[in-house]
Amino acid sequence: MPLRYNVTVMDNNYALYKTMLLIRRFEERLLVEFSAGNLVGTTHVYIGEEADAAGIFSVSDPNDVVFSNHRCHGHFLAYGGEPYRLAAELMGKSTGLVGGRGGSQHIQWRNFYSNGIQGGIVPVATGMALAEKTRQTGKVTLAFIGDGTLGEGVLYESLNMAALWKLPILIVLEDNRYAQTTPVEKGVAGLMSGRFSAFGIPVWERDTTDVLEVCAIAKEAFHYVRSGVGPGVLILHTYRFSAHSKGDDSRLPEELTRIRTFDPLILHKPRVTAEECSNAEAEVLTIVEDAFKRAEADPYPGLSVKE
Ligand SMILES: Cc1ncc(C[n+]2csc(CCOP(=O)(O)OP(=O)(O)O)c2C)c(N)n1
Ligand SMILES: [Mg+2]
Repeated sequence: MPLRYNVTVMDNNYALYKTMLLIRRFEERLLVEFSAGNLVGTTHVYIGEEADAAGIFSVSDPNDVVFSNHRCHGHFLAYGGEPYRLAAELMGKSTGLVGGRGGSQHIQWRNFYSNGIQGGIVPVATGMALAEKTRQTGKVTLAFIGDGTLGEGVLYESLNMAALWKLPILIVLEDNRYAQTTPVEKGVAGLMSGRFSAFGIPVWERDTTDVLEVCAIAKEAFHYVRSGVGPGVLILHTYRFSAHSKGDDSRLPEELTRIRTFDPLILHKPRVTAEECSNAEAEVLTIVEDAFKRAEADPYPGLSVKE
C-alpha cells in the first residue's frame, strides 16, 4: 500500500481540513516564490478548489491510477505526494519529482501522472484503464479535466472507446466556471452532463465546495466504476479564487469577493475544534517551510543527457 505523505487516511474531519489547508498554504507560498523569481516556468494554483481533491482522494484507493492536468498540485498533495519533492520540481531542482525537468505541469510519482496539454491526458488514461481491466487489477483510473477541456475533440473519441469497452475510468470534470478568461457560458453549449450521457456514461454531478458533500458523491461514483460495469463521470462545480495562471484574470472585484463566500476551508472549519485548527495551521506551516527551504538549497540538474 503506497504511503500517503501527509495523512495516512483522510477519514475524519481533521484529516480533511489539514489536507485542504496544506494545499492552500503550499499554493500561497508558491505565488510568493513565483513573484520572487524562484520557480522555473509558470504555475496554475488550485486555491478555492481544495474540497474536490481532498474529497476525492479520501475515497479513492491508494493504488488507483491518477492522470492530472496543468492544475495538478492540489491533486498531487491530496494523493499523498511529498510537498518537498513537489517544491523541488517547481524550482527545477535535481531532487524534484522528475529531476527538475518537468516543472509545474509534468509530474510523476507512483501512480500519479500529469500533463499540461488540455485533453491530452484523456486518451492516455483511457489506454491505462484498458490495461488495468485486461490485467484485472481492480484499479480505477482517474482523469481530471476542466470545463474548458470540453472543447477538445479527443475527449469524445476517448469516451466512445471507454463506453464501448466498459473501461474502469472515472473522469472528474472540475468546472471552475472559467477556461483561462473565458466564462463557461461562452465556451460550453448545452448541458455538460449531456456530453457524457450521449455515450451512455452515467454522471454524478454537484455544485458544492463542501468537502463532505464531495466525499459522499465521489464515493458513489467510485463504487460504480470499481464494480467493473463501465466508465463514470463526476462533475463538480467549484470556484477558482486566484488567476488562471499569472495575472490573467479579467473578473471584477465584486465577483472575486462573492466567490470567497464558498471557501471550502471556511465551510469545513466549524467541524474541527479550535485546538485542531491551530495544530493543523502549525503543522502545515512547518511542512511548507521545510519543503521550500530544502528545495531552495538543492542543486540544479546538470546539462548532461546521460545524467
Ligand atoms: C491543447 C491545449 N490548448 C491550450 C492550452 C493552454 N491552456 C492551458 S490551461 C487552459 C484553460 C483550461 O481551462 P479548463 O479546462 O477549464 O481548466 P482550468 O484552467 O479552469 O482548471 C488553456 C487554454 C493547453 N494547455 N493545451
Ligand atoms: Mg475551468
